[in-house]
Amino acid sequence: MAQTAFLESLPQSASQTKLPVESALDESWRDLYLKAFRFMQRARVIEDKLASLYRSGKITGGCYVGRGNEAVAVSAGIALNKGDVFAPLIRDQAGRLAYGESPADAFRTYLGSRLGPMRGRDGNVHRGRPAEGYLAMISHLGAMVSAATGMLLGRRLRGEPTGIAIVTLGEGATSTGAFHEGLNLAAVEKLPVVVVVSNNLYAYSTPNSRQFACESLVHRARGYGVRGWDVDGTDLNDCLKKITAAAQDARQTGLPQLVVATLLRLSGHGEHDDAFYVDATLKTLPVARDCLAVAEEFILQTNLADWGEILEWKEEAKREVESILAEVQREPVPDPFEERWCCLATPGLCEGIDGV
Ligand SMILES: Cc1ncc(C[n+]2csc(CCOP(=O)(O)OP(=O)(O)O)c2C)c(N)n1
Repeated sequence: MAQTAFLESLPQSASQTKLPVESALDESWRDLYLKAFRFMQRARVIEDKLASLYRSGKITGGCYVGRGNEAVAVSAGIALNKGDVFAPLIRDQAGRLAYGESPADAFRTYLGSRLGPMRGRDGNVHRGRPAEGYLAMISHLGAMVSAATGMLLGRRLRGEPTGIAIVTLGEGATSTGAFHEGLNLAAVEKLPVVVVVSNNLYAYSTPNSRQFACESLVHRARGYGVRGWDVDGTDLNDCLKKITAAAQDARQTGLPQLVVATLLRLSGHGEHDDAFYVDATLKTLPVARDCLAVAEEFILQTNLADWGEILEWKEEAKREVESILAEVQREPVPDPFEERWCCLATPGLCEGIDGV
């Protein structure tokens, strides 16, 4: 599809993404919405801090943020229970928090603290705790679909409850063989894997028009024989509703789901990239809305909270992040004289087998 036709196919009006009034009245929904919003707010604070640490030369690896992707990410994290499998990607800080990761682990991994989940070996974003079902990303595109599918298959073969898995991807990943193989396997083996694709319109600098020729990526669900969900990634209400429903469907039916959320990436691919290639027209469309600002507006419109409360939550998150960062900066880094530096698969370094 030509880029202009694609632009025309995007929602031109923001009005269709407003929260229905009846949902606003449901108390448990209000609680969930505010909980999700606060994770988004906190994730933004953490990532703004990470970006400034990167620019001041304190992060030696790359730095990747999820600006604009928080509504999708938090909905994925919040839909999971302890023991479920989560395979997040570089734009999922909000989902990681909602899944239960401590904010300190983000700073520990980026700053190379020995106390972090990757023991100071990463200096980047490839963190996880696989024994708990929280997978460390391979840099990776489609590969984690197979990893999560394999994890559930392993549980089933051992006679354990599988739980569900959520894998998050960018749309660029959907053009890889690994994505196809993983989703096809999940469908054939009937495994409850929810693949959440954030179509943020660019895979690094490649626009949608150079990535795929189908009208919408969600149409691919049919080809795999899985249920598809089309989501407005700028609207927390739509994300929460549909992503939690997809997770619930996976739990009840044991079948995989494909969610495709549309939004514009509001940053470069990483902090080293100024995103000069993003089409200026796109930035004027509702797809370019900042999901955090949309959620704030909604909260105010529906009196879920007032502006003072929203600001206080943000200040609270800032204070908390400053104090966590100060702690992490005092933590020890790995000692190359004392420790063996070898890959994770080497005996003695595998998670759960300590000694280095
Ligand atoms: C198999 C493979 N090919 C290429 C790369 C290099 N690469 C890293 S991220 C990226 C673009 C990813 O785009 P997308 O999945 O849409 O995610 P986005 O960055 O847009 O959120 C590419 C090409 C890689 N990591 N792995």
